[in-house]
Amino acid sequence: MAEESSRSKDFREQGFLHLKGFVSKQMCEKMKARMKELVDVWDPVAEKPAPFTTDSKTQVEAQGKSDYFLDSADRIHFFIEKEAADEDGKLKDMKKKFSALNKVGHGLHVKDPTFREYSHSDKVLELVHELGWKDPVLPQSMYIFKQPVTGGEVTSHQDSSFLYTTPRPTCLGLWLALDAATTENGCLWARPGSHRESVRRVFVRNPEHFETGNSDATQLIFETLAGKDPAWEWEGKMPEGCDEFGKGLKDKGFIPVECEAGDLVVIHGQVDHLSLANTSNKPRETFQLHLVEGPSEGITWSPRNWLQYPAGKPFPSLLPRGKRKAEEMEASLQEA
Ligand SMILES: O=C(O)CCC(=O)C(=O)O
Repeated sequence: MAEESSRSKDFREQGFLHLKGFVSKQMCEKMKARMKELVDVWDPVAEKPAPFTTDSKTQVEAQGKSDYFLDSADRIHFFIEKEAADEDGKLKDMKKKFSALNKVGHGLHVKDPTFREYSHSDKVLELVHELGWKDPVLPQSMYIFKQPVTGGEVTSHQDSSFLYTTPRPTCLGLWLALDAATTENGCLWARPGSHRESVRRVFVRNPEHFETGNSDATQLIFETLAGKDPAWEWEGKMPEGCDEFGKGLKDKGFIPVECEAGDLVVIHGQVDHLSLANTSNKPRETFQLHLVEGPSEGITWSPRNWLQYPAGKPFPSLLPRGKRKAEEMEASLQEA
């Protein structure tokens, strides 16, 4: 049997990995420039954005009432900071559309050639194979802005709560820094070893809305899976006593993961992680992939997950056949 690589061993022990210089600075600039083009052509009047937040109470309110959120699964949709939205969720200041953005998602890896190129690169597949995923498929990608001064916090969570599979959770996050990310501008904080804890809750489609037909009920709800875990104290929140500089986080076992542009943070789906608001004047843009193990490994995507592609459309596979498919799609886009 082949000897385990040191990065695979670190990942198995800590639940996350910091890989320096995973992509070149030029690739980071290419992705940033491409995002700028996408934002330039986005018309927030014709295509009204939705506010995005990760605070547990407002998350159900904000995302749970929005078709724009559910429909973003395999498309390119624009989400703004809640402070940038008026009472109807519309962008308050049309001239500030870029700086209002919280994120763009969740199908950049499906619809856009630049983001597809990175998502289907050999180095992504090699890494994922090395960490033990055999038939990786890619349900979700997103571009997070964490804007200078206004970029909000992301509360502590496990990614498997949002992208759940059975009979075991298999979510893996690939968080790529496109700018330097430090404690000053809202880098990630992760809690090493927390991947050994159970998935505490799932963010799912609400049967009352979708099955009983009560259109007043929110579309999405959180359901509890694991009850007594002490980490519930900060699930969907910032840990008690944590200030805007991260004071208190280390006492709860979180450590900051400071990155250069081009570094990758690999995040096990059960690892607790969060990021603070960006109170600095420096940008902190990232491109993130979330993959899961595919059906040939006996894994089922939960039909209750918030994210569902249109009926019959599979998640892109990272295996070479998936790459071929991506190239075919690229060619047909160019012909169109
Ligand atoms: O980019 C961030 O600040 C946090 C993103 C995150 O936690 C995630 O993608 O799961």
